[in-house]
Amino acid sequence: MEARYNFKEIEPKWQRRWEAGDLYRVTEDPGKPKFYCLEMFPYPSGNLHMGHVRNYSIGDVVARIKRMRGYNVLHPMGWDAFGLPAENAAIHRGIPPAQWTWSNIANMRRQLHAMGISYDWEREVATCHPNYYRWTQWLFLQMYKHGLAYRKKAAVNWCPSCATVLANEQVVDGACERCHTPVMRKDLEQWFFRITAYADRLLEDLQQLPGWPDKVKIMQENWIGKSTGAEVIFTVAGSGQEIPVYTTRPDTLYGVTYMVLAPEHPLVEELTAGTPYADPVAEFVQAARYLSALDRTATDKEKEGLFTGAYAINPVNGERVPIWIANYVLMEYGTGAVMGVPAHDQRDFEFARKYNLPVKAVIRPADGELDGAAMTAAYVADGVMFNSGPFDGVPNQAGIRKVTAYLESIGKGKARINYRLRDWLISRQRYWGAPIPMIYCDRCGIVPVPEEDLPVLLPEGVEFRPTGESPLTYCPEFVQTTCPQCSGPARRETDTMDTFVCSSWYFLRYTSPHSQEQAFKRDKVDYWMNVDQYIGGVEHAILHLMYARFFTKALYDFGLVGVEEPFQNLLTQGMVLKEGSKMSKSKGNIVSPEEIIDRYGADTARLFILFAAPPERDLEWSDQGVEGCYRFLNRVWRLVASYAEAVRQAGGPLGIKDHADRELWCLLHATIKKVTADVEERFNFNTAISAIMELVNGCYRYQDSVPEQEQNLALMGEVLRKLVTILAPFAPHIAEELWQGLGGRASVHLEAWPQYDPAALAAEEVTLVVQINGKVRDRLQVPAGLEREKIEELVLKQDKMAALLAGQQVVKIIVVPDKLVNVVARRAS
Ligand code: ANZ
Ligand code: ZN
Ligand code: ZN
Repeated sequence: MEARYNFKEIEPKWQRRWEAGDLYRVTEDPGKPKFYCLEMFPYPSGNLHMGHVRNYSIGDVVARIKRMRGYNVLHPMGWDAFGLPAENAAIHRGIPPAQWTWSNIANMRRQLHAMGISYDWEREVATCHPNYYRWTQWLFLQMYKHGLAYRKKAAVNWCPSCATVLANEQVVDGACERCHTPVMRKDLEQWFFRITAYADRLLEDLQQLPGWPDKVKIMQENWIGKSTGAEVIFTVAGSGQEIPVYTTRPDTLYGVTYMVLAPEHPLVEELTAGTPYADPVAEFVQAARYLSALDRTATDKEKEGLFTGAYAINPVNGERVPIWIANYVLMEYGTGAVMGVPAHDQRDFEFARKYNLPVKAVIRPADGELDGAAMTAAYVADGVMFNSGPFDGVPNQAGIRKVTAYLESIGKGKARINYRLRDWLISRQRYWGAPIPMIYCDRCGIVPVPEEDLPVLLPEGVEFRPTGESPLTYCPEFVQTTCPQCSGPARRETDTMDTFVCSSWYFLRYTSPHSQEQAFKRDKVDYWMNVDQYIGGVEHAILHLMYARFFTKALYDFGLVGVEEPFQNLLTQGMVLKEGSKMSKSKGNIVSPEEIIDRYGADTARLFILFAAPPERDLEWSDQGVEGCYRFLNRVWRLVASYAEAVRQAGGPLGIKDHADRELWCLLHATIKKVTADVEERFNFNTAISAIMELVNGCYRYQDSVPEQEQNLALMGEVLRKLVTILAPFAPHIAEELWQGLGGRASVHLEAWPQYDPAALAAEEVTLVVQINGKVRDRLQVPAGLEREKIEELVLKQDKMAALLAGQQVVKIIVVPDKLVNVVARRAS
């Protein structure tokens, strides 16, 4: 073995050999338990960043350990390759999106290879490849066939400068996340997936996911936003036209002092037509279009409104209340109309005070009074109904049911469940996405592209004009087609799909990535699904995970897959920080993975990433930390190199003969035990690595303290082989090289994960200090790691202790395992 750790040579060497030997290729093997380890696939932006390195290092350790533990491990990688940046590159720099994307993929694939991640590259997929998006289109058609894809006119967040539709999350403080232009609302005909049909199942089934972080489940729950209440029908004074409102508080119905419509409510124009209110109201409505839904409902946002001149009739008491419009009421939620109860809703309260609307209290504390005029904030707690006609004296929770039942009996309302979740808008007026496979025919209407005609290919050489329309619109070869039904002239849909559609099923495609006949093969999906461990950033906690869950449930209902949830366990990794803030281009605090790998090697980079913090926590970048990991690997190298030759010769039984031998032997097994528990039960890779470091220290202690001729080479050989084996998932290249140096023939990555020997652990003893009421009374030799109950039992059994405790009552026993026992006792009464 070379004396020097030469990562520059060994890393590429092993990457080539693993690849050539198909070390990480898998096929279905019914004889082995399977494990599907998946990291969120990256967008091919061009270069790996530290977030990727972290994500993939964590995933690789999990995959490698599972393999060593006898699982048949599927560990694939691919590219979430459609999306805006490619199109922007085309607009700004004239590079065709396909070319830009494929060259980025090539570069990132090379970088991933250089990290030595154990992917089955045979299964690589790219969502922008026709072999992939053909099936994305096919899945769209299945959604359409089952009534889950539909078209409607919808108000969207529109950035006039980017000329594109933005998701709510892409709107920050009312402005476009990318260019900071104020976002406006605009109506467009668009395609939707009916995810709301799955709202209840998406919510309920969260309970089937104990392996997901609670915070993610809570975010999903809030996003679905199930709310129970009632629909109450108000009528317009004069015309008698009905305006249903949605409320969670029918118990406050007697406290309504005004009504509010969303500015986009279809009645607004009608109510004001021909009145002096028409113009100012129209102006207000126009302005509201510039506010995103998020901003309009933010609690700290100033509430703005305007009287429409019309009045509504309260169905329970016939009272006339003014109808307003206000920015804080959204058309997309409930019915787009709200009954204003300023006494018991804080937003209504602020609105009423601002515009001098009356405040009428109808719920009072059980033992107190409440006067609407004197209130300084809404009273939102539970209480007793008053000022409420026949319901006076009813506790308000019961009142919710009673008022709802009463409304039902008079035909003025009904119980209703409402969800915050909206249908998924999947249309994008963009080129670089999967074309929506639909055709418009003047005679037949909307006609789906026949399945056998898929894929609808993206044309090349399109023109990019900043108009806000899909560039496909200007591509007559694409647009002009014939109707599959009547063979007459027809037009293709020019919208492409949201890239979240592509990423909602890629985990299924990995199970049969080359199939030309199907999106995925049922038997392969049945073998591999669910994903046993999914790993990725918490930024995908809501949308991607929700959409992937929705797809899986829909496909289950179509009879295409046998599981209802895609991801059994989820690990959300923390961020990589530098000087306390997230590494990002805009902050200029990026550390390039490529440079680190170049300078220290991939093993050091991986080891540092895993050592610096537990996976769920944020990780603070540290140059010294990297340096320290590099030094550690050098230390391992020198240790193994110094023994390699000698231990290759030494075989036979371990022949443990003295204290030093036993100590090393015990340390090895204690390390195996700890590392196994840390990685398997808790993903505590950082403490696992530090245990491995301790083992290396132990080996050096042995080397330094035992004279050379007396060193037990059979034992040292055993220790070093095991050391290298448990190091392998973390630092795979150096481990492989050292393994060969120690005489290993096959790859270390094919080794079984070592088992610890309980006999070795039992042999390790510790001295326990025994106290009574804090005074040291005894010392006991006990096996290390003895459980609390055993220690208590043992201590009380000692003759000496029994004598000292005679006539006393043991109140409690405090145990610090492996160190101390304190018996708290007092005179028996
Ligand atoms: C009267 C009332 C009285 C309300 C009261 C609350 C407290 P969640 O729980 O989120 O479902 N609301 C209904 N539709 C709305 C819309 N389109 N835009 C803005 N607000 C809307 O909230 C339901 C409550 O939010 C409803 O109950 C309604 O105000 C308001 F003491 O009705 B409530
Ligand atoms: Zn913009
Ligand atoms: Zn036709």
